[in-house]
Amino acid sequence: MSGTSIVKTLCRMCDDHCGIDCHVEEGKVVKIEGNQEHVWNRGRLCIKGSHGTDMIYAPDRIRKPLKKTENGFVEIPLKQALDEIAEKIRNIQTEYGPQAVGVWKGEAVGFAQEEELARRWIHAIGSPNYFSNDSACFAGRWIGYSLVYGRWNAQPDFENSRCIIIWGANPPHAHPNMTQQINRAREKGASLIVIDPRFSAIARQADLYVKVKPGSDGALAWGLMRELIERGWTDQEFIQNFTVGFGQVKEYARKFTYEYVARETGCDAASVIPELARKIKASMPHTVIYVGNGLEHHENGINNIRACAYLDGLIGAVDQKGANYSPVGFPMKELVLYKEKPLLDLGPIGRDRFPILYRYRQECHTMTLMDQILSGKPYPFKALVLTGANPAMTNPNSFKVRKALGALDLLVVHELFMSETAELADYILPAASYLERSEMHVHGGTQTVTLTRRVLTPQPEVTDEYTMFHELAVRLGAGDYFPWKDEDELNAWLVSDSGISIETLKAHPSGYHYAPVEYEKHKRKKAAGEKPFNTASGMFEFTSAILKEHGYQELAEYISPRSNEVRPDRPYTLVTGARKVMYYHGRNHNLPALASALPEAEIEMHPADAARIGVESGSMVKVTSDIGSVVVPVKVMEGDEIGEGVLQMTHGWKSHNVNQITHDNVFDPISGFPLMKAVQVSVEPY
Ligand SMILES: Nc1nc2c(c(=O)[nH]1)N[C@H]1C(S)=C(S)[C@@H](COP(=O)(O)OP(=O)(O)OC[C@H]3O[C@@H](n4cnc5c(=O)[nH]c(N)nc54)[C@H](O)[C@@H]3O)O[C@H]1N2
Ligand SMILES: Nc1nc2c(c(=O)[nH]1)N[C@H]1C(S)=C(S)[C@@H](COP(=O)(O)OP(=O)(O)OC[C@H]3O[C@@H](n4cnc5c(=O)[nH]c(N)nc54)[C@H](O)[C@@H]3O)O[C@H]1N2
Ligand code: SF4
Ligand SMILES: [Mo]
Repeated sequence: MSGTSIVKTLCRMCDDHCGIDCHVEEGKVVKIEGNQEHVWNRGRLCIKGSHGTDMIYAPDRIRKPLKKTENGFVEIPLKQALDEIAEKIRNIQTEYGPQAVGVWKGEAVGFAQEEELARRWIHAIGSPNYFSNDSACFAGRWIGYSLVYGRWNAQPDFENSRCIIIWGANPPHAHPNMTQQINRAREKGASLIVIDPRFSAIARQADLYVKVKPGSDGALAWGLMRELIERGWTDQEFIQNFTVGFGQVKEYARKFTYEYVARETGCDAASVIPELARKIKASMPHTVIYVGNGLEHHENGINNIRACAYLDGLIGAVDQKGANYSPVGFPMKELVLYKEKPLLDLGPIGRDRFPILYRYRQECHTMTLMDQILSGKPYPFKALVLTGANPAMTNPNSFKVRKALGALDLLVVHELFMSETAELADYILPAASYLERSEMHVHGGTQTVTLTRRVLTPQPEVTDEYTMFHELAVRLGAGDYFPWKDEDELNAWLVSDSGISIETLKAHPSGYHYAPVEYEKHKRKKAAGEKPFNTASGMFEFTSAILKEHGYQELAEYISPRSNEVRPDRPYTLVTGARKVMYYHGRNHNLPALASALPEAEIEMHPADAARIGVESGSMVKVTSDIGSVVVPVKVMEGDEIGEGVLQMTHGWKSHNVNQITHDNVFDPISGFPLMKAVQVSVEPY
């Protein structure tokens, strides 16, 4: 087409960052296609990616700053909005102290520097209260794996693996590129094992599918450890040279007999465990055990995740080809101010309660925040600036979230749309979309760094992440911390110590490989007298010195989930949040091309359960937990696609918000993660 130019950048309709070709005509993106040269997605896009323009040009997109008045929202100029917001923040900080203000970044803004900008801004204006979606997202796995071997990798080396275990994850919907990698490994002969309470899309392709009761995964992991240890199918060299606490693992694993594991998980452990062990043995150490979000939202989630991480150590599948490889980082300059302004004496919210969350992630606890807003204890919290997040939809106990956010003196929401959270705001600042910003992106899975392109010029009243924080910081007397004129200057600064210039990055729009792959770094480090792993002892820790120091069990002990004890008044176990490829949490429901594929919410139910309560597909049911109720249409599954007594519902539906019934009062004690995936509920026809 004449007059069409193609601009290469990254998709950010999800956090997978596929390479895209934006076809631009007269200043408008007319089409988005996959970038064939991109090493990650190799030209493929999912349905969200190719419909990026639907979001950018959506008719309901917010393009002017809005201020809430007695007559609803009214448009005001950006300068006025920023002036008023800054004045209110200043007054609140003067009256209640600097810590009465916080910032919250959500899933939509997950490039490294966006998160760091939010962290920098809040510390620059004197408060330690940084919140994010991550404390109900991957932080659980981050903490679990960091406790055991110093880091977590979201993109293990699937492609070179000979045995892939997908444990509580749903790649065809959640991570299409991961699915491609798994398929390529399968073509080369890798076996696939899926462990999930649902017979999911990936489970259908598996050589071995293991159905488990929600929250019981630790029992299966320990049962597998017992089997591997008893059969001697372990990597003795790794265990002896690189681990601490193996003796305790060996001793504790004895408890996990087939009978015990079968009772806890509901699977046929006597046949499943030996088969799993044989498959692992046949591929050792080129085994990827990939743990997904399915293990995180549980009361004993971290220890279940740690038990999975232990398996890596037992079989030596640590920083290996075809296993959980640890990517080399890119030396970007740090934006956060934790070293120069830690502000710990100001009491980051939730740090006392969940010190490990704060220690590993430097995040405050979002659920504690809601209680603190409402109680004013231990100190008043009055103002929140929130960007790229929709907690009124995505955090547990949405009723309380709405009440708490509504009770703030000031809520500022940086958004593209009138989300459930934006509706509660005092000010809405229109945000630049991913095609209207330019940012650094580091992709660990491919060890590439990319400078994303500002394909479109944002409209005058629309701010990118840097501009919003910069403008507010300047008005609050913290402009020295935001000296860069714009995000282009910031990007140049970020790479200024890396040895790679912005020009080089511009010349590599499909990603610049910054480092070669290096396996088994722990061996090199040990030989050089360095700590092999980034843990307290420097070793792979079966027993955690840090947990012990904080008063927790040092071993990842298994605790039976409360849902394994049937409560007559709440006889069902509800799993939430299994992803659907067209939606992204609460996003895309307003985009007809995406929403038309699944226009109605649904709760998945076993046919025997549906028959028992007398409902069929399409019938409405009322689902009630100790937190609240939600009404939703039923989807009766085929046969055993879901366990009897188990239900599944995806979050993100405005009219059927499952987070009305998830727990903001039951937590994993180590990470503070909420119980959202084994919620005890009752169900009745409605
Ligand atoms: N299309 C789309 N893609 C997304 C997202 C989205 O909203 N939409 N969200 C993105 C984000 S932020 C994240 S964190 C990732 C998450 O991506 P994944 O980690 O793949 O998470 P889910 O899709 O929720 O899949 C979790 C799986 O675990 C199962 N499960 C639930 N409870 C348990 C349990 O106790 N044990 C076991 N073994 N399995 C269990 C569920 O049935 C489900 O199949 O997806 C990302 N990708
Ligand atoms: N029940 C249940 N609840 C869950 C989960 C679950 O499994 N079950 N999963 C949890 C997980 S893993 C996560 S990550 C959280 C996610 O929770 P959130 O962080 O709240 O993520 P989103 O709902 O995607 O909200 C992102 C918001 O940012 C807006 N937005 C989109 N693009 C941009 C942009 O470029 N800039 C800005 N400033 N805004 C933008 C969108 O319109 C949207 O309203 O949800 C959690 N909630
Ligand atoms: S998986 Fe889909 S939404 Fe995510 S980056 Fe790739 S194309 Fe975009
Ligand atoms: Mo997430």
